[in-house]
Amino acid sequence: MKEITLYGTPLSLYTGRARSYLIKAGLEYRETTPITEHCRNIVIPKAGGRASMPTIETAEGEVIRDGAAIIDHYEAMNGHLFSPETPKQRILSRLFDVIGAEGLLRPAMHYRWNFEAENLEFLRFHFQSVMPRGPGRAEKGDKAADQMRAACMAFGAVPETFELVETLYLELLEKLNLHFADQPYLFGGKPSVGDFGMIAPLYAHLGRDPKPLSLMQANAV
Ligand SMILES: N[C@@H](CCC(=O)N[C@@H](CS)C(=O)NCC(=O)O)C(=O)O
Repeated sequence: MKEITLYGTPLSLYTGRARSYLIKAGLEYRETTPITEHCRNIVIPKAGGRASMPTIETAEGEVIRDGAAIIDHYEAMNGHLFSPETPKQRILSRLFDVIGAEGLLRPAMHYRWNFEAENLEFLRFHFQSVMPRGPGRAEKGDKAADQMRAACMAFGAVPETFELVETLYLELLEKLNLHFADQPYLFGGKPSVGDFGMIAPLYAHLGRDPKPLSLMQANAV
């Protein structure tokens, strides 16, 4: 199969879900930030004018936006290789996908945005990298970062919930650490759609941003 272009960034939670799928499915791809002329003039219009990460362009020029749609597209092509065989595991796999892609947004956003001393410099660099090159790049990156900081509060990571968010996340980390000491994936030796959902926050935010990375290193070895 010819190469796929994945438009995304390591910073982006939802890009992590699509990227891990492409890797585990053995699909050849290259990843680039969505700031090229080709992306602006060809890819985004084909995505209905909506620019979000991840978006892919196949070698044939087909454009698919949204991580779940990208995975569904290749799952349908490859005979649902990453959907477990038993009904119980299939339901749990979908549940873990939702937990990863939606439920873990609170700890992901909390540990990214509420620890400025540890994270700010790192985040500023990465937010700038997804802005178009040229004058004002740093300011545009800072503005986008400010919008995401505000979104963190909208997701419910506010001072009154900090303790609960942290307690629940550390409990989850402990459980996952025990499980992954024994099995490489959620359901044994093969990844599932649920694993791709879970890796999204556990990679992009919780496994890369300096504060939560140090927490993971201290609590999950
Ligand atoms: N449901 C979408 C969500 C994508 C999404 O929200 N991506 C973020 C980056 S992690 C983004 O591109 N935000 C900017 C925007 O939507 O304009 C998916 O799973 O792909």
